[in-house]
Amino acid sequence: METLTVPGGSLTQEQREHYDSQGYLVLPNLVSLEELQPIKDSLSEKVESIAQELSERGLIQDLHEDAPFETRLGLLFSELTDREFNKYGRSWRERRPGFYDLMSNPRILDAVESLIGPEIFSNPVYNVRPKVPKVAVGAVPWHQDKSYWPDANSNPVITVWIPIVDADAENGCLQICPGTHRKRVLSYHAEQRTGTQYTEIDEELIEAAIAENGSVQVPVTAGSAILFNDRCLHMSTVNQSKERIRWSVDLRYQPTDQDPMRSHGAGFLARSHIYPERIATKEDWLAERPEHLG
Ligand SMILES: O=C(O)CCC(=O)C(=O)O
Repeated sequence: METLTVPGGSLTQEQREHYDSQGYLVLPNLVSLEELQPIKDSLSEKVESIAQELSERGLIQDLHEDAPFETRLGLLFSELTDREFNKYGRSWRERRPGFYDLMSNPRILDAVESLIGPEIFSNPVYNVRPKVPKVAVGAVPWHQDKSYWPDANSNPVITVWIPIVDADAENGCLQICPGTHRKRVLSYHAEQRTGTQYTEIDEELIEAAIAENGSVQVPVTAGSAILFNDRCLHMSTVNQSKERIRWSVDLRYQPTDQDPMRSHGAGFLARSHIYPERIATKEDWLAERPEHLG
């Protein structure tokens, strides 16, 4: 088996080898519930602002102010259409302080360092996903992340997928087709069934990949992480639970010598042993400064 030679970081040799051979790795309880609290607070503020806007537009009567974070957004959308969900609730990429706290979490960076070394750039493509129960556009079809940046050079971008609540088969945890990270970018098209326009691998190629490699559901508890390579096929289904929103974030990291993908926004230098003084502060990130100038 091919072994990685990058020293440092927090992963064991066995974990690195699993990532290298399967294209993904599960790290149970990587982030504590206390460390998730700042992002939950930011998201609760966001849900409140959506409730206010829906109410001002006359689309809802009940603000569900007493509902917990785990269910409130679903209750707000329960009488609305997929169109509204697509507009307000599908995925968010905003600059809120709690997001930066999580993206800079040392335990996440330690794990990533094991795979790409200590010069770590946080890619501008990150998403918060409230997968609300029973909403068709909450499903994500089989795809490779690299289909979103096919022209970037071939260094791998690592996704770190972290649920903010427990994610399981019922509420639409990730499903992965292991070992597919060694494939080239497979032919894909924009998803048309629900109108999300997500990239989706052509059907016959998905069938062939699953026939060859199988697929695994990857249930994980809140704060656990699934790291995966940007060529590894993955998807998630509609949330079939009664009222549990599947809240998750997908963060991305890459070596600093890779295309910073400016067309997707400003990423930031998250860790550097060579230029520690250039690591972006929260203020840099909130202001979308592409580089720390202080
Ligand atoms: O969160 C999901 O259900 C899908 C995530 C995903 O496709 C990604 O992180 O690339």
